[in-house]
Amino acid sequence: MKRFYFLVCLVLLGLFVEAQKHPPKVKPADPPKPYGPVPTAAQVAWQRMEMNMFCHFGPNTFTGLEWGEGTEAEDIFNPTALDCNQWVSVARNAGFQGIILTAKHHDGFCLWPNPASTHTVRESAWRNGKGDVLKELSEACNKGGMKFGIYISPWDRNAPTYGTPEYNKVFLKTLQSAHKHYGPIFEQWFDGANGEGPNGKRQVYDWKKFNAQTLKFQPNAVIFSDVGPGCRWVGNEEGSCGRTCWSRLDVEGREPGKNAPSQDTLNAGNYNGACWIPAETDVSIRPGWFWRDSEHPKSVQELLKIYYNSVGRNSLLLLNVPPDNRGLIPAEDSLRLMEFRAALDSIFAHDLAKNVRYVEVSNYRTNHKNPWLGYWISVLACCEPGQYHGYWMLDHYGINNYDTYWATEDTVTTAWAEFDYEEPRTFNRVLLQEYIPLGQRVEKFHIEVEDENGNWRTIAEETTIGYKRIVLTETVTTKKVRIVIDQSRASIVLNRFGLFMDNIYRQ
Ligand code: FUL
Repeated sequence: MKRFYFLVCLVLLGLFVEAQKHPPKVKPADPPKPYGPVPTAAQVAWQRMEMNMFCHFGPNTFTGLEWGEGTEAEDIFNPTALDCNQWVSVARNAGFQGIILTAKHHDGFCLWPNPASTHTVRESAWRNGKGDVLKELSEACNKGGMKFGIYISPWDRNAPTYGTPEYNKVFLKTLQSAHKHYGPIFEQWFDGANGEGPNGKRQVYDWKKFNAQTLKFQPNAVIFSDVGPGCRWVGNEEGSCGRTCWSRLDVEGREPGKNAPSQDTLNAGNYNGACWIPAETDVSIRPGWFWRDSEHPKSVQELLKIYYNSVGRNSLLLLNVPPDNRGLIPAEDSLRLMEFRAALDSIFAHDLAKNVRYVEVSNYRTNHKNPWLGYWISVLACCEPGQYHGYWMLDHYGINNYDTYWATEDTVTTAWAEFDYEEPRTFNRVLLQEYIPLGQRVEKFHIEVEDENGNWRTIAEETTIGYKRIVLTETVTTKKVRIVIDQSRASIVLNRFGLFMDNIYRQ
């Protein structure tokens, strides 16, 4: 027997030496072509942020209102201990990548000395009219490695010109003043609310000009509204994106507010939508958007549910954490965020998909005449194991792992990938990602596991994947997991597969 193993080793060694002398001359297969509308580089960078913090702060923080009247005296705004570095440090420790501040809410009060308004921090007694929250937060973000974004409400219950064409000019000046002096801004948040102004009239907004000027001063800003163009409202404020969620939307002839797509459409996107406008899920950690002494933050269970229903469903999560009347994130919110972070870390820090024995796929892009032989020759020649093989879905495998992926041949839109482990894995979360720089493709997939008797069983059936999909399954123990793509609109391009065990969230 020993002699047999020795001979096998000799043959393998011989093959290895031969393979070194004759490395495969086959040139690597071409990457898949993009399919349908695709994201801009700024939209990809934005989506990869995954979780950002929203800060509703202004006169309402001091009056307890959700929508200020616009008639509040400027002196109402008087934070006693404002510290934007504290906001940034809470956000960073919670795992947020960016902060978006309500620089001007519907009451019209500006948190910076906006020259286009007379209802600003400059007119308040706070810091003798010399305070500037936008400046402090943008500087704290720059210092703390956090991206900075702004919410500026077009609806203005204070501006005397609101409801007349003149107001659009005032609003453009307002945008310019914020965009010119407090950049770089990763996201501009436009609220669709369009109520009445001080003269009882509603405004006809000039969205084309608002967007064009925003991009002139902040070319990398992703513009949020009901219809994008950078990202879209998810259609509700409960923190729930559609189980089917396309990052595509039809916006021809549509506008934010009354003429927006239906809330259901915003929640799921349009299957054939002409534009890449991914969903953003905005939701508050508290019952209201603004801080109120009588309200308290959501539980870790609720936050995990929101995470799975947003980040886990192809959406970015924008979680509102309102500073209090001192100008600080309250201790109970900060503590809750740390508990939330610890929960996410305990679930997602250990990827059980690692240390695979082998990955088998029903198809992958290759120029080798015989893909199986070609694959093993590549391995023996110490080349990359098939540039588009299923191995590239494992996070630790590639060096630049976001841009490496499993890709099938152009005509193959149904395929499977099987992950085989030496030791059984116990998990209840399956994470999948499509490589969105090439578009969104998968429309139906299921997950199978093999039991001890060698029988395969389906544990989940879903529709879309998109940037990231976290499938919640029953807890299973298995040595073999299979991802089956049943229907895809073009060749399959997946860049991530992960397995996780969540002992915290009770479904
Ligand atoms: C809504 C606003 O009316 C709320 O006050 C809040 O700012 C929320 C994020 O958007 O449309």
